[in-house]
This record gives sequence, structure tokens and C-alpha cells, in this order.
Amino acid sequence: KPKLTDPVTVEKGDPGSIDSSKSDAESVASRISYHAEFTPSFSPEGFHLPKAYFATAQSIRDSLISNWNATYDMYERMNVKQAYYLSMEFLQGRALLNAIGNLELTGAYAEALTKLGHKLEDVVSQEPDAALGNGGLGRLASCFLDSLATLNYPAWGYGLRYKYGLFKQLITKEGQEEVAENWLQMGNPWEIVRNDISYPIKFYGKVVTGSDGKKRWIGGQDIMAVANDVPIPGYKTKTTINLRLWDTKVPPSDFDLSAFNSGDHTKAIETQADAEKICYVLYPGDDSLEGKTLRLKQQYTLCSASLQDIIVRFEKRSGGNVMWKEFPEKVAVQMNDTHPTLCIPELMRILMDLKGISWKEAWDITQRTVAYTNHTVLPEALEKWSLELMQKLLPRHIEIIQMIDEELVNGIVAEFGKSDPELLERKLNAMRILENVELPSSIADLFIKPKDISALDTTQVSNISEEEEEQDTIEENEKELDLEPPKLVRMANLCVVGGHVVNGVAAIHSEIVKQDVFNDFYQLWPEKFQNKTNGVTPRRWIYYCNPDLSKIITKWTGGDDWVLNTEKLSQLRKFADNEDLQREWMSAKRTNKIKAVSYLKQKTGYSVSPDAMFDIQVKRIHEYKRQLLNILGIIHRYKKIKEMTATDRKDAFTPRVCIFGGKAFATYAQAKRIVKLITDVGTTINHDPDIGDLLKVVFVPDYNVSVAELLIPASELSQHISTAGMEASGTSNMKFSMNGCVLIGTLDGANVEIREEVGEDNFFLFGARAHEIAGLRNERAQGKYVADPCFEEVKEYVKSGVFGNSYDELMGSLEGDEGFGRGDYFLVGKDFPSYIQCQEKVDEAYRDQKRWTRMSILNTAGSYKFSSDRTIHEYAREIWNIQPLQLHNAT
Ligand code: B1N
Repeated sequence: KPKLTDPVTVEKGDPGSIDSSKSDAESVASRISYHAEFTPSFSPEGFHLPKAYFATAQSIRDSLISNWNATYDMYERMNVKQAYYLSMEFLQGRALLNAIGNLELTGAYAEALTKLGHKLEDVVSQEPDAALGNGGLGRLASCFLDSLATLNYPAWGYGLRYKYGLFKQLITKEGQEEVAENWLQMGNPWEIVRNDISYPIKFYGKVVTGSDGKKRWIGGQDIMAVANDVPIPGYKTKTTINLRLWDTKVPPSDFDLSAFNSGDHTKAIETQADAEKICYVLYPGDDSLEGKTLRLKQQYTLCSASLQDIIVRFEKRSGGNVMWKEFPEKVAVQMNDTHPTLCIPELMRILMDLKGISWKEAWDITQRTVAYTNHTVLPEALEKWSLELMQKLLPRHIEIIQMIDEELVNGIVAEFGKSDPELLERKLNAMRILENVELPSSIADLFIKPKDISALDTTQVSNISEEEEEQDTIEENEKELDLEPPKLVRMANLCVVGGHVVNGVAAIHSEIVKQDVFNDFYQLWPEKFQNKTNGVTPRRWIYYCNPDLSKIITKWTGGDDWVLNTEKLSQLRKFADNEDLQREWMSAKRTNKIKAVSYLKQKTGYSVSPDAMFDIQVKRIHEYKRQLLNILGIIHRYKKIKEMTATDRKDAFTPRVCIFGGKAFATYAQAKRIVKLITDVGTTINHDPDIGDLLKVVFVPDYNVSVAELLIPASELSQHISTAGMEASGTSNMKFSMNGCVLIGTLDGANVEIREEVGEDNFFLFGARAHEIAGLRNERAQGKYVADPCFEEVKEYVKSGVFGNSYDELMGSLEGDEGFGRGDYFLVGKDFPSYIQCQEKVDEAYRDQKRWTRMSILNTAGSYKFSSDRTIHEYAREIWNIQPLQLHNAT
């Protein structure tokens, strides 16, 4: 590979050559050379790969900017309704190949770069991943942008421009280590800073009431949010939408020159650092007060800057005649989970305090504008903010939230009446936005606690049980120690109350949202609740990442229009047993496996055989996703192999390469132990001479979008094995299925719908069902659970120290409630026997390669529903009410 110093020379760039309308290789080469010379990010000599990447990106950026401008002009002219997707995360990955492909310039660029001494694939792999997200939620936002642009919907994304994205993961002998990911170090050719688009953002301060009765929020800390635009090109369309990312700065007047001049340099730059650090890192750990404040500042910055921007645009497009009640006819705001909940009180504040609109009208506008997507039912992930912290940081917003809560309380009382105080109390506890906050006294008087009765009526005292007495003492002690339960703001409840639609992200998840998490709200407002099953973009997740398979699909479905109309994929069904297709299909998979083999060798040092089955589980490491079940299954397999003679082994087991990848949250100790166990098991098994190619275990470090693009096409079996009811949807399951990979999984999230589409025979199902989980946990807690002997054996094996001595805590969590025991909350032991049995069926199916290839083809054929194009059409029609609007390609 050329190094930075290799002097590949190019002809001088010609300023006259940057006309981006010509798409022949010669013109493209000339534009690249021009940028190498005139938009320097590097010193003038040489045309090494990093420079080639920059010049190439800059040349394509020119085309994107002119399409972006044309798209924006059209929206301005037509004044159409626009949707805005607000998200704290966008997991964009690389942009270059996608942009070149969407503009249909792949051939010209490949040829141009060859002329200039490089290969297109080497150039595109220079790009660092834009990892402004943690996992599925952020990647979904990016898939949505791709579909919005491709389908010509007038829509934008709004997010934050984090300086450091998701950390880089190193795998050492100690397990996972985190290193800062400085993705902007070499500059980012895809962002266009808009120094003329910035908005003031305020924190702290106080609220005063003016003589006109109007509330004003004054004092405190003032910063600026500055727009950075990332153009998002649609596929085979001129439409280029916008991802606007906010960066934070101090207002220009805030630099303390006198402090600097008098030698206090630190003080002078302090205010600057204080503003800039808001956008330093994605999701800073929030277990310290400082961390919490920073995260809340991030959320507010996103909401306030985006809404100010949206409102300025609305006012401008209204000309001199602003009709606020028409705002929801021009603007739809989608909140990606609860992280942008502050949109609700912020929109209320702007409308009332700055635009002089009444509470009633502002509330009506707000409700009709915003909608909320729920992405998780895990109680610990449902955001609650300390009321005290919010009161300090956002005093006006808390007043508004208190008003909303009060109106809600009145509404609940009106709905359920006061005749059944117990029912009313239950409803209020479930639905209120504020938690542990007193009710207005007119309502609070209805609920007299038993304790209070005892104080009034001494004859009742003897009826109080010992337990109750104990509880009373605890409560009294807490009061004495001032340990009142913390006052909290429940963001999800605020979203449900403040938005006009609440949606889950897969059919089963949306049912859980209705029947369980928000059941009281569902009973009150059933019409608010919807399902929008997630999807992924077929451009990135088949067409660009799997060119060999794409060619085959194009050939057998009679054209490449499946890239836009994935329904066409279902035509593959009728050829599932065709020998020619099967041969081509297997050969494409093998090519992809061979690429992965060399990547694995380079990243982990392990050599694996492309003849073995590639069995992959890649996703964030979390106990509910049960990477532990997978690795314990592997250990079971290893033990069984060891117990057999060399010939028996070969007959009993299908050779497998078990690949893991994924990051554990830096402070999630149990997840980190799982990573360590996987790598330790790999060290033992991969060096065991008895095993050879029959079993290999590899942990791929630093899993990200680009690694996924390499591994998914190479995968044959993929694991989606969460405890039923806990994975809201999953989206990698869709990507694997599209790429002809067979799934093993539980009836959870989108697995349910994937299995329906690809057919039961083409999905390996095991494990307990969602409705059984609570009962199973109860049984366990009551000691009624009968342990599976194989599972106990595997646990003991790990505890015996074969893979190292640090696993007492991890294995202990799978046991009762003593010591490290956590009662196996995720039911790994319960599902273990059915998982092992199911894996035996997988082995058997794989031995018959014709049968397996048929299953593989039927997975791709059945995956058409999981295109994010389908999902976006549903959001557009059923939530946002927006229409496509297309530029003529000739303009
Ligand atoms: O959102 C994805 C789903 O496919 C996954 O099943 C779901 O787990 C994921 C707090 C989250 N839910 N909640 C989050 C992310 C960041 C954070 O700070 C919660 N991510 C999901 C897309 O629908």
C-alpha cells in the first residue's frame, strides 16, 4: 500500500474542469486532480491514498452541493410540509461509495482513480466511520435519511456534531479497552459549516414576569449553536436532503480579553471550553452529576436549536403573513425516543413567551406537530430526569412541564371521577409526568394513607402487621435522614401526552407498548398508538456491501429495479431450487467469506477456514441480547467434541467459525465480563490441537458500520437470541436475512415478522415466548425451577477455571439470589436446552448444502418487507402527512 510519502504524481488540476455536469472518467479524473491541488488538506507533493480520498470526496461533494441547493430552493418555492427527524444519534458510517453510487458514477470514478494510480476500493476504505451513535437506534436514523432522500420526501435530520464519536474498542488480554475516536482529526469533507446559521441557547438563569404579564427567561449561561450541514443524496434522484448537526460555541462577544491581557489565560478560555464541551462526546457516562448535566445540555441544545431553525424557516416561508395555527400543516417533528422530549416544552415556550400565543393554542399546535417513537421497554432505559436538576438548568421549561402535569391530573380526575380513590390513585401514579411530587391539595385529600388513618384512629393500631410497622419505621428513618424519594420528570409520559402519535418499532413491541408499558394511556387514547416496523436501506445493506450477490439478484429478477422496489426480491422464490442459481449463490457467498477470512486474520491473527459455516453474532453487548447463551452453547459443543473420538467428531458436528463483535458500554461491568469470556474461550479452543477446523471462536474488535458491511455478506447463520419481549425490534436481523443468511432466534422483536415472511422452515426458532417470561421468573424466584444438567455442567466447567479464574461473578449471576446470584434474570438456563437442540438442527441442515442454499435464497426473497423505504412510506402517510416532491433531473 502506498504510504503518505509515496510520490504518486498527478497532472496539475485545471480550474476550468470543475464543472460537475460531465460524468466521463476523463472529466472525473480532472476534477479529482483539481481538488488535490486547490482544496488542500495536505501538503502539495504526492497523491497518496489519504489525499486521494479527500480529493475524491471533495469532487463528489461539489455535485452534492449543487443538488442540495436545488432541492432546498424547490422546498422554499413550493412551501411544502417538511418532516424533521430529531435524534441524538446518527450512525452514518462511510459516505463516499454511497454518494458515488447514488449519483451513478461508480464506473467513471473507478476508471478515473485507476488513471490516477489508485483503486476505488482502497480509496473508499480510507474514510473513517462517522460513528455518532451507539447502535440500532442511531443506525435506523441513518437508514431513514437514505430512504427519505431516495423517495423524494421533503425531510431533514437534526442531530449533534460530536467531536468524539462512539469509542474505539481495543481487545487486549484484559478484555475490552476504550480509546477516544477522533474521527474529525483529518477533517471531514462531508460537512459544510454554515457560519451564518446560528442560534442562542440559554441555560440556568431565572424566570421573571414582565409588566405585560409575559414570562421572560433571563440571566444564566448563553452559548451559540452553529449549523453544520451534511448532504444526504438519494439513490438515482437529484433529491439531496440535509442532516443538520449542531456544534456549540461561545457567542463572539464572550471572549474575556481583559482577563487574557492581565495574564489569566485559563479564565479567558474557560467560558469557551464550557460551551464547546457540550458537543465533545456522544453520550457521556451519566452516573455523575456533571455527566448528567452535560447530557441534559446536549438534549436541550438539539431541541432548542432545531426548533428555532424550523420556526425561522416557517416564518420566512409564510412571507409577511404568519398563521401559527397552520404550523402543524408545514412541520412534522419526530422524536427519536425520549432524548429530544424537550421539544415539547421548548416549542410551548417559544410560542407563548416569544410569539405571544395563548397556552391553549400553543398546546394544540405542539400536540399536532410532534410525535414520539419508543425504542425500548427496558425500565432502566426509560429516561427520568431529576426535577431539581431540570429546575436549575431549565427553569422556564419546568414551569411549563408542571402546567402540563397539572392539566393531565385534572383530565384524569375528570375521566375517572373521585368515587373510586384507589383506581384514581393507580391511574395518577401510572400516568403523571412528575414522580414523587405532591398533588394539588384538592385531589391529594382524597388519598388518606393507612398510616395517616392510624394516626387519627388509635383503635386501628393493633391491626397493623409487623411488616407494615417495619415499613413505617423505614419511611420515618428516611424522612429523618432526608431521604425523601427523588422528584423526577418522566420523559416518556411527557412524550405520550404531548405528541399526537406514539409508535413502537415492531409488531410485537408495539403490542407490549400498548398492553404493558403505556397501557393506561392506551386505554384513554387508543387512537394515538401505532406500529412502524423498522427497516434498513437496501442500498447500503445489499447493493453496495454485497456487489456479487446484487449482480445475481439483478440477473434472476430481470433488472436492478429491486434496489428501489424490494418486492421484486420475492421473484427469487420460484428459483430457490434452480441448480444454476444455487451454484452462483454459493459462489458469491464463498467470495464474501474469503474476504472476511483475510480481514479476521489481519485483525485477530486467527486463521479460519472458508469451508466452515460462518456463524455470527454482532451487536452491542448486553445481558438481554444473551451473547452469554451463545458462548455457553459453544463451550458445550467444545466439551462434547473433546469427549468423542476423532472420527465420531467429524460425523457429529458441522465445522463452524463462531464470530462475535460488539461494544460494551464502558461502565457496564457484566457486559465486559462477557467480552472477556468470549476472547478467553477463543484462546483455549483456537489453540487446542484436538479441534482443528471443527470449531473456531473469534471476537472481531471495534465492530462498526463498515465492519458490518464486510461481515454480514459473509455470514451464513446469524444469532438474534434475546430474552423474548426485551429486544424492541433489532435491525441487523433484517440485514442478515437480506444477504441470504439464515437466522437462529427467539420470538422477539422483528424476528417474529421475519419468520412470517421467510417461512417457518427457513428460520431456526427456540426459546420461551414473551408472555411466559414473567411467570418463568416468578417460578424461579419461588425455587420451582429444575436446572438442566447440561447447563449445570457447562457452568461448572467455566467455574473450574478452564478459561481463566475470573468468572465466579458472571456464572453466579445465572444462579439463585445468594452471593453473586441474580436469579438468571435473562433466563439463559431456561432457554439453554432448546437452544442446544436447535443448534443441532442447524448442523444437520447445513450438511445438506442444497437445502441450506434454498433456505438462504428464501431468506433474501422474503426480506422485501424490511426495506426502510416501506417504513418511511408508512411514517409519511400515517404520522407526518407529507408528500414526495421531485426535482426534474435535467435542471
Ligand atoms: O433501537 C433499535 C431497535 O432495533 C433495538 O431493538 C433497540 O434496542 C434500539 C438509550 C437507546 N432502544 N433504545 C435504545 C439508545 C441510546 C440510548 O441512550 C436507548 N436503542 C434502542 C431501533 O429501533
